Amino acid sequence: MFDKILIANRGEIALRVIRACREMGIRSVAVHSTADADAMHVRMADESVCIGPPPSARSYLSIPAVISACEITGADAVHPGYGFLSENATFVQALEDHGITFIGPSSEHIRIMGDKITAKETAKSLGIPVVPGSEGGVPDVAAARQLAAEIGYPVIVKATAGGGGRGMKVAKSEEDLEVAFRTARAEAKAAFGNDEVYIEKYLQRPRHIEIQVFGDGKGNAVHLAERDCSLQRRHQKVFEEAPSPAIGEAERARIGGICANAVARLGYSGAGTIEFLYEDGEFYFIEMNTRLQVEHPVTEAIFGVDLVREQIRVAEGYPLSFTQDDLVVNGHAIEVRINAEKVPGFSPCPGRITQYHAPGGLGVRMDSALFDGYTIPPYYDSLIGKLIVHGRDRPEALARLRRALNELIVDGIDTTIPLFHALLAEPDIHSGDYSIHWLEKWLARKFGS
Ligand code: MV4
Repeated sequence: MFDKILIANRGEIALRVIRACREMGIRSVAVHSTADADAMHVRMADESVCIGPPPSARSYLSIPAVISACEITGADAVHPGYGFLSENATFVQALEDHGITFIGPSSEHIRIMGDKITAKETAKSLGIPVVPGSEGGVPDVAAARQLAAEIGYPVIVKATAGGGGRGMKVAKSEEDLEVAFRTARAEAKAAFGNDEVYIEKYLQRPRHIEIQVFGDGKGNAVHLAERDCSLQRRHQKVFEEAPSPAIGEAERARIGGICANAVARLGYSGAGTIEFLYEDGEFYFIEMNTRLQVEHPVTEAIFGVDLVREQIRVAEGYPLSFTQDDLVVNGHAIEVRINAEKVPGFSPCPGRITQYHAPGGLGVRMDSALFDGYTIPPYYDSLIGKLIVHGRDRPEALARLRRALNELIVDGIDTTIPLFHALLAEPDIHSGDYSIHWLEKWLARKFGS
């Protein structure tokens, strides 16, 4: 059993992990930059350590600073949250070398999934359906041209080291291919210092559907159904729900079974998410995230499980506390991301919160580190809260979302709250008929740009 866990993160996710630690009787250590000395995660933890100046590179992303904080406080384990060091294999290796447990998968599994070609090859070899495309990297334009002709246009050129949509270019026909190939390669080089690219069939109107998986690191694994995260803007998720309005029970069991089986065979430990594009009834693997995701609460809501508690238990060496048969979907959950941003341009809006009031009542969860008088620093992500609602079915969840948004008060800055009121007036949101392009098209139509 862990006696003390250090949380290498800030904001709502640091609080989320501290809450799980409290319920499990485990002491918590917060780390913070000088900009976060008065942040809620620092107040809520049992102890705290200042690990550096405001820029993340010198605090939350500094491996020596975080490891020193573990040594000083005698922490047994580190929970990385999401972002920052959560998918950094070098960090996990450093913790392993110091005899500190990383609450997450092995550095080896993180490394495999961080390289998109290796991830895809691994997924394919484990029986997961993948997007048709090149086998491995594509060396030059001539090879790209040959492959694209075989795959059929449109195609997409992607960076091996990619993620978050950077270094990704679509070629509608052969005329576009050379420019797409060279631009993707140049962007990949600039963004990741690795110019390797690969090619896939471009899916034109898919949904983004991701399967939550959990492994015990000893060859046992389960799936916790899917989340539909198709509503995104510039690769930033805005609205997420579970289950997907597009997936039926039999389909869920089939793709979930494939994912759980793959994760079991990998010997994967902890929480993971297998991301798919879904079009015309088919799933196509795109990547696997080896961390707890921002949107994990919608999965927690429909299954009534605590995924952070489960992560900690598995890291301690305990078996999973549920079997696949225990995991039955109950109702519908929706999360909306409350960002300190001005709609419609989505420019960041840090500043002082003059008044904060969280919504409540049946089926409402507000995960946020805000409080009255808090000043949002300009250095970090603009996510300031997640409103999660749960209902017996999707219409009830949507009604509850509208009701909860009306109760939520965040005064003093601009937020994405008005965006959600506007979205709730859209018939497509109520019918669930949207693809990954719906939100950007709607924003362009509604606000111009
Ligand atoms: C694709 C695609 C269409 N076809 N791959 C974007 C980020 C990266 N994780 C994968 N992405 C895409 N890959 C093929 N073969 C379209 C996207 C994509 C996308 C995917 C998920 C959610 C939003 C998106 C927005 C634009 C493009």
